[in-house]
Amino acid sequence: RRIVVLSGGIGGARFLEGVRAACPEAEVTAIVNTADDLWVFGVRVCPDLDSVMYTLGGGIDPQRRWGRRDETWNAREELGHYGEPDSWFGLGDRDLATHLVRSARLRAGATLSQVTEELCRRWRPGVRLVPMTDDEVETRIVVELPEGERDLHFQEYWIRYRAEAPLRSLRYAGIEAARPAPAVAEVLAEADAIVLAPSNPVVSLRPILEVPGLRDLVRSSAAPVVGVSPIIAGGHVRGMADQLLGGLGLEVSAAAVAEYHGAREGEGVLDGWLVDPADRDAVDRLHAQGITARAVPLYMNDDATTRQLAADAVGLADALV
Ligand code: GDP
Ligand code: FO1
Ligand code: CA
Repeated sequence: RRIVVLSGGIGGARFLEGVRAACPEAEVTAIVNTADDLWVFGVRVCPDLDSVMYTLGGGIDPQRRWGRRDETWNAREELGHYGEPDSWFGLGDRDLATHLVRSARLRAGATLSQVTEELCRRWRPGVRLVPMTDDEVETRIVVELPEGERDLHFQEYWIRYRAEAPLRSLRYAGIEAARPAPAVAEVLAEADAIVLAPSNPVVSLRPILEVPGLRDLVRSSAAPVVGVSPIIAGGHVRGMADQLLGGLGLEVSAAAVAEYHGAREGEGVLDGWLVDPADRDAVDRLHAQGITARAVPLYMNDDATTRQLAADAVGLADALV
């Protein structure tokens, strides 16, 4: 069985651990958001790809849930002593090695898809990792700061301003010229189930679907497309997703996130959607729009609940064939 998961970083990585555990026989491919990626101090950092690779490969820091375990911060400290302007970005020493290898390979002409595959030879995530595109796309956010409007890279908004500065607009710069990575069309066409991980709808899943042609590849796949709500009872579970939704004037609810992705029956991508029992009232609301919703526990508290959530998502897809 072939399962394709559209994924951001932390929520997507955790969910993929569940899929790997729930479906050990399946061939699992993650199409991962790259609109968080940035050049910093001359190296290419891919936060979502790395969060997934390190999590599934056992190298993630378990407290932070990003970057490497047993990390040290000597390079960062030294950069600070030079008064470098980007020192808000936490580059760990171990993590830096990943970025150095990736950047050297990219400069030598390798694609991000190729480099990701090469890095995964070390980490053996047990899931194929495919970037949404090999082209550079970046989420940019215009915020209102005391000194006026500023156009920030998503990472600067997220880390330096903790997603708290009032948000004026958001765009995925470079997306018009991007193409889906070479493996994307094939894995979507051959999928038996396509699952949207409980990832940030605005900055993780939407950029993937906005890569020109990619949404149509999802919509035209014979596989059922289901998703898992990252919002439970009107709030984010971990992270700051609700701030971003609210800041864009969107309703912060499990049903509204499904509507944001849309029904495949309409202009969107979803056939099915999982909500938490706390959001049971979303089921009828979504049914009226052609989305089959089910209420199951959505908290990925430990390995068992995470595996069960993945099994429920794949089970919903199977029920919709
Ligand atoms: P990021 O790229 O590192 O921000 O990670 P993702 O976009 O993949 O996932 C972030 C989202 O995961 C947030 O919106 C959280 O609400 C969601 N999330 C985190 N933990 C859980 C969980 O246990 N259950 C559910 N349903 N969502 C979760
Ligand atoms: N998150 C932080 O809150 N502070 C950081 O300094 C930071 C550095 C960082 C470096 C590499 C990496 O792969 C991830 C990093 N993150 C950091 C996490 C990252 O901002 C988030 O995981 C996502 O991009 C949010 O979607
Ligand atoms: Ca992300």
